[in-house]
Amino acid sequence: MTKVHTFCRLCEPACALIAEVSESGISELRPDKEHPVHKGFACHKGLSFLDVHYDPDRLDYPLRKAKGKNSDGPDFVRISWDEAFQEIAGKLQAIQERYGPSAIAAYTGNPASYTTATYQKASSIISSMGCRMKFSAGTQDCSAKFAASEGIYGSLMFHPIPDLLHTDYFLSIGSNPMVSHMSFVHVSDPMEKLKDIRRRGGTIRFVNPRIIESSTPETGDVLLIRPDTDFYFLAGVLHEMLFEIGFDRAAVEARSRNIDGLLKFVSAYPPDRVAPVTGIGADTIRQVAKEFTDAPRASIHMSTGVNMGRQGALAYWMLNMISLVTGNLGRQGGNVYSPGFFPMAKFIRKKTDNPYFDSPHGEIRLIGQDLPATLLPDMIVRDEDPIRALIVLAGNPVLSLAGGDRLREAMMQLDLIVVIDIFRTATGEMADYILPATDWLEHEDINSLQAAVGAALEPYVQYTPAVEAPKGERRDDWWILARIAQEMGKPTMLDDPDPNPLEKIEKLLAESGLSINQLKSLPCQTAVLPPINPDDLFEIGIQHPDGLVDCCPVILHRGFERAEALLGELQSESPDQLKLITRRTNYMMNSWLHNVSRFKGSVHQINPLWINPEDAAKLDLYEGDRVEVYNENGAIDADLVFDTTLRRGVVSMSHGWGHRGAKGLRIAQKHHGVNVNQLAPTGPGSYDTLSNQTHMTGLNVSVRRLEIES
Ligand SMILES: Nc1nc2c(c(=O)[nH]1)N[C@H]1C(S)=C(S)[C@@H](COP(=O)(O)OP(=O)(O)OC[C@H]3O[C@@H](n4cnc5c(=O)[nH]c(N)nc54)[C@H](O)[C@@H]3O)O[C@H]1N2
Ligand SMILES: Nc1nc2c(c(=O)[nH]1)N[C@H]1C(S)=C(S)[C@@H](COP(=O)(O)OP(=O)(O)OC[C@H]3O[C@@H](n4cnc5c(=O)[nH]c(N)nc54)[C@H](O)[C@@H]3O)O[C@H]1N2
Ligand code: SF4
Ligand SMILES: [Mo]
Repeated sequence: MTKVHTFCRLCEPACALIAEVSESGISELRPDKEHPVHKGFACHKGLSFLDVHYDPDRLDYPLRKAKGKNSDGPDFVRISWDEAFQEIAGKLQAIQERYGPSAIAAYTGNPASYTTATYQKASSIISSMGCRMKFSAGTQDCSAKFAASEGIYGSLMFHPIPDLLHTDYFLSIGSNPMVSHMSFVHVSDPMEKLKDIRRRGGTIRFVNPRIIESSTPETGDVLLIRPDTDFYFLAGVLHEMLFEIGFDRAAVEARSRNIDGLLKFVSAYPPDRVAPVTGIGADTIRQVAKEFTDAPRASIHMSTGVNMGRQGALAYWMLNMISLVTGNLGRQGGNVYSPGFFPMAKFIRKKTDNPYFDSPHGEIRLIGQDLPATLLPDMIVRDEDPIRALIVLAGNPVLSLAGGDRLREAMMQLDLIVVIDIFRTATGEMADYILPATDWLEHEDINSLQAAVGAALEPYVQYTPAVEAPKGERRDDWWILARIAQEMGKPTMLDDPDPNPLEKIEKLLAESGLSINQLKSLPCQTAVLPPINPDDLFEIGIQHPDGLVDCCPVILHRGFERAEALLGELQSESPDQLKLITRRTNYMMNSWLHNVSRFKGSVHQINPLWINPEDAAKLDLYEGDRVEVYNENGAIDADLVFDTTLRRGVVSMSHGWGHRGAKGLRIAQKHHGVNVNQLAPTGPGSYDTLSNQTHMTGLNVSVRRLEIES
């Protein structure tokens, strides 16, 4: 039996694990107590990953859709890799020749960010195939933050993180650390860090439409906000700071420009004006502003609960300004920048104040390289330059993107769908080719996402070897893509007789005086980096040429009118309007992990509609009722479950369900549930044009009982 130090790549902490390996395979994954940062923390999802790794439903061979499919849907036949590459390359070339440069699209999902070689190489290989229509999980997740940071700091990869290790006050908005383990702050065992804040005598306030699991007597209370109103809440807090409490203007101006623009904008949002739409009293908004200002060191964080609303970019702007004007930006215990082994912000600088261009769907922009994913169906069905081929890498757009049936129907019009995945998913079912990828126990890696995006609270770099050789004919994502490109006659890394997909990371490591060989010789193959230096934020982080924070970025101005329009819309809504919010659980990872039978315990066999019993009573609904949840975008059925943690007027459902047609996932199909994204909007007007962010939380819905025929 040998012991391999490795790490989990399911979510952002990248918890250190020990794999016990014998000749018959990996017998166990357990927390790595020797790891200098994680010290034995890992959650049950990472520890259960062998259920995914050894799942008999895993893809082991390339598959091609069988010809002459019957009405039960497509079925697949095994083919060789060479056949797959030749056929796919030939079809891509033919599509490109016939339909032109916009005909090939790619969608890259969330797990692609967790594999260094894929993260570093996939996009350029896909571009080399002549694909310029790129979509990713980013526009469902965090593009609001990218857009705001690009304007405020000059780089979309610059995100001041809350210094949870030293803070006295933590305002946590739209995040449930106990379940998600946090996003855009990479922290081991986040709940312990939060409890430590309280143990030090500090205060934590969560802002959420639900009393979340993270809120306990050992952490802090929840301010129950009305969904999709966080921007107004934050603007109200900032208004109080700027105009009532007061701030050190000289100190702020030494670090920033355009403060007058900020003052003018925020002057429209006094607490008394915003309080009614947020559902948080004006006095409470003022109190939060005072607590934050008075705390010796205060920090702030928002996450997907805000990003996925309609104004995530403006909200993130307000959040960063709160940190700046209270003197907490770049201060220990405030919000800090963590460059890790390499300050990625430097390399992803803002290029222009006007990135917008005309399209058949109105003016659009790219975030990084990404188009708005809610336009994918429109871009397929349009007459002019339609998308005809889609390459899906490590993603499950059919379930994870907005649109549900509308997206599925558009995708059925495509001439070619190629899915690179570890499972035959709901998206895979629609594919012409499904290509089997390795999982994270089957390739060497570096925790580059954690170390390089500037969000590691306790920075370190870890190397892991492949714990086990790839099973069957599984191949690494980068290699699969490179082989397709090669077959299309493009130059690729494979032209090198000994290609090294970690080459770029090696170069970046060298800038910190590190190398993979050196990491291999260290305990847990881990180099602990120097702790965060708060001065780095202003000294190396900000990427505007003048080194100053932009307090009122031009790029955000086009959101101003909409902020007023949406305020009016929210003000005029009926108080009985139900709002549907997002809900992650400990037993899912977006749409995957649904084939793990041990995660299908009693309450996790279905994805119910959770409702506050008082709202249910008003609608004459009872627990266990079969209901229809509907809005202008679609309708789904669900079982009703009571939940007193929800704010009145708020209902919630988990995404990532809807595996009814996923024949390749036997357990997931048995507990298929429904796809909540059927209710999320698509098409022009459906997303935040500042950021391309999809609107996925705070959706207006109605609920009615489905009469069961007796
Ligand atoms: N309504 C609603 N929708 C949401 C969200 C929400 O909160 N509410 N959350 C959104 C968020 S934050 C995100 S990030 C997106 C996620 O959107 P996606 O990334 O499209 O969805 P995932 O379910 O993460 O799909 C990941 C796929 O990658 C496969 N996979 C896993 N590891 C590998 C690998 O190493 N290689 C390859 N090739 N495949 C692999 C899995 O089997 C799975 O099919 O969903 C979003 N959708
Ligand atoms: N177990 C588990 N862990 C995960 C994932 C998973 O699917 N399962 N997904 C991973 C991924 S891809 C990501 S991006 C991260 C996300 O990590 P987080 O962003 O921390 O996501 P959540 O824990 O879902 O927290 C979102 C919170 O927002 C709240 N919310 C919903 N609408 C609103 C609103 O309008 N305003 C406010 N203030 N709050 C709102 C919800 O109640 C929820 O508590 O989690 C990662 N970790
Ligand atoms: S918290 Fe995330 S990274 Fe850590 S073990 Fe769990 S799933 Fe893996
Ligand atoms: Mo995400």
